Amino acid sequence: RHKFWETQPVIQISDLGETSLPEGPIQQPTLLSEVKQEPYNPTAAYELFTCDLDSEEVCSEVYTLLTNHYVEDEYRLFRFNYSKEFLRWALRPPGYFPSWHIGLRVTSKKLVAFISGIPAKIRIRDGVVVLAEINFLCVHKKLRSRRLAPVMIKEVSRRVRMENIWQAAYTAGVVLSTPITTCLFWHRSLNPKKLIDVGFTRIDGWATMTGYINFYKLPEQTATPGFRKMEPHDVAAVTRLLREYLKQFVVAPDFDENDVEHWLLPKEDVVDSSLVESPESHEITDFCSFYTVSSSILDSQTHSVLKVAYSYYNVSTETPLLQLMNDALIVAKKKDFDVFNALDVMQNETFLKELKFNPGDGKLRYYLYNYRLKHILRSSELGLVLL
Ligand code: NHW
Ligand code: EN5
Repeated sequence: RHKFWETQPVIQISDLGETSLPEGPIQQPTLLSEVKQEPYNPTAAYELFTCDLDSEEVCSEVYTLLTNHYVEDEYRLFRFNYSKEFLRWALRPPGYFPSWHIGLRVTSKKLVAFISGIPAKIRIRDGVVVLAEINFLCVHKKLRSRRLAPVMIKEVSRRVRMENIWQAAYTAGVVLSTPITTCLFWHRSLNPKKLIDVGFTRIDGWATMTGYINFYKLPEQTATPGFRKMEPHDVAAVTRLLREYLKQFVVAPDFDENDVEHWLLPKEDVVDSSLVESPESHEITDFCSFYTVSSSILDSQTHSVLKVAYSYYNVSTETPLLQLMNDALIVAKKKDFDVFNALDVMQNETFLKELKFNPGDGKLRYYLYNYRLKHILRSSELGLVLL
């Protein structure tokens, strides 16, 4: 059934329930000299190359490919529109490898496919695994179903192995072999009128538009004393708080201060983080964050972009998570976001319904490459959010 995935070191459907198989790597590393040295060029009509994101021109080409050909929802109303600033942030974390940003050109030099990896340390139960997070796999619409995706995947695998890294993590909306968990997207309407106008929501069951809009009204000001934007001097305290909090999940990032500085310090229109500094002790007790990815609205007369906030990492120790997340919604509303999305990972299920999130029609599956888990996880056992 999966001609490509059957050949790869991933959990196969037939492994499920085979509790005798051990947890951990599926294949052992080979000597680096045994890693294939030549790129997996499909045919002479194509050329694989490294995308230098320092180059404004290359970055724009990647941005344009993704803007026109990346993920859409099942009714093709929306398509992700990751900004250039976001892509640069997402693809150049501490210790990144330029060679893991891979493009495919045709002879006319036009960019027709892309895939990327970044290094990350992920804790799986008691052990930390250095792996590649793979994202932004995209093939031009006119070149679909020609088995170019397996070429891009094999090439990124080869370049990852050249760095002596043998595992990977990735997410997808589609079912491949074999998810470690399946998550649901939930959506909190911030701009109900626009969401209806563009077909993101339907109003049925509501008597009037006014009643509907009132239902989603939020306070003007955040409620928690000591709630403020994260600043550079908070990095150490936030790292401690987050590391402690993430211990409870089976799979979670192993963030150090450099990672927190990169991934969580606020960056205009990319990532936004707030925290609670106790007015008495000045300790940092709680934290919440979201990142920004707009979507293109594919056929609307009135609007062309949907501004979407995605719940990222949240930690509550003193402030109830419900109140903290309500403050996060207020921040997002003030910044003119149309909708706030969250997955049912970590402790999110404890606030989604009460804060008027609704389940969406999309699912997100999480995968590991060359690493077997004995059991499928509940989404609440997952402490990892990929962009
Ligand atoms: S998920 C978003 C992926 N991108 C999109 O959905 C954009 C729109 N779609 C496209 O561009 C986030 C194309 O449809 C793509 C497939 C390129 C998706 N992941 O070329 P063919 C990520 O970026 C399998 C993995 O003919 P196509 C995560 C499919 O099952 N595999 O298809 C990326 C089939 O294999 P099978 C996927 O439609 C993780 C084969 O591709 C897939 O022209 C990558 C068909 O290929 C997906 N999302 O192009 C894996 N979608 O066995 C990383 C389809 O069933 C693994 N397929 O015959 C780790 C590597 C590193 C290891 C290091 C040690
Ligand atoms: C790589 N990092 O399906 C990720 N989005 O629910 C790639 N639905 O937005 C993989 N269909 O349900 C990502 N509104 C896979 C996700 C692909 C995109 C996707 C879904 C997630 C989505 C919306 C719009 C549906 C449009 C028609 C949706 C209804 C919920 C509504 C919200 C407001 C309050 C009432 C209910």
